[in-house]
Amino acid sequence: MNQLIQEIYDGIIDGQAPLVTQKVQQALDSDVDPAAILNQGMIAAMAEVGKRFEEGEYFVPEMLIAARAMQAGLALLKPRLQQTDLRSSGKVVIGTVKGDLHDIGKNLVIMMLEGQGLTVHDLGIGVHESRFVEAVRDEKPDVLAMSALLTSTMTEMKVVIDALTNAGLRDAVKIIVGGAPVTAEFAARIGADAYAFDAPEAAQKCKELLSK
Ligand code: B1M
Repeated sequence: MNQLIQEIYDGIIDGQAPLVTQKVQQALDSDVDPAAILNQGMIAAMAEVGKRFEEGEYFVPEMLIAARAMQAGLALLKPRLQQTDLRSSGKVVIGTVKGDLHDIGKNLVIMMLEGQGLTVHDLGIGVHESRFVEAVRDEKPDVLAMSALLTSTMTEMKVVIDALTNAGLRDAVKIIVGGAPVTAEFAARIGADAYAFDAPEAAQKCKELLSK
């Protein structure tokens, strides 16, 4: 692994936001591929943090400071992961479902969507189904995107879809779901229109939904 990517990886695991910021800048200045920084340095580090949490070596505070370090690095990567000269080609409303505070994956999805020229309205984290319904009614997006990172909250996606159906809005919008515990089978079972494994695939699937 490239030395700078290794240092970014270690910095995230240790929750060293200033160090991660410095190393990401150095890597970008040295023409290291931004996708390699993201995938090998950052996402891989968060997977290791999750493993340490599962094994009882890390607790919530360690996860939190690792997340802050990753977010600090992501802010620098953002302009390099996006093309800037694209006109809006569709609108997406996105949020992490009720009871779920994880937003790094969702924020990455937003970066990729914006990078594809889509306009994104971010509802944030812990979004109640009524907020999703309200946003579909008011914002009139082409696509509604939902993220969930907990097995206990992924079921909220079905609650949102049912709430949209009850409000007579289900057919007004395409729905895409994703997040670590979510699968294509689950997406089909709850009546979503699409599932994406990661952020680049989410952008690609949204484009496909827009062309239907
Ligand atoms: Co949490 N957490 N966490 N956590 N956390 C996980 C998810 C966990 C897997 C850790 C573990 O046990 N190994 C576990 C969930 C177990 C489960 O339900 N299966 C867990 C737990 C248990 C918890 C708490 C319950 C812990 C506690 O309090 N005892 C608690 C819950 C709080 C809540 O939400 N109500 C909690 C809290 C937290 C923090 C707040 C400390 C922090 C989040 C900070 C933040 O997001 N701002 C945190 C973190 C950092 C993690 C881990 C370590 C990292 C998550 C992350 O950011 N990954 C995570 C372990 C892991 O993932 N291995 C863990 C990097 C990110 C880029 O990946 O979010 O998966 P991810 O996004 C991916 C894909 O999933 C996908 O694209 C991204 C990649 O391109 N994707 C989509 C995401 N959304 C998408 C939407 C799409 C398409 C693709 O379409 C719309």
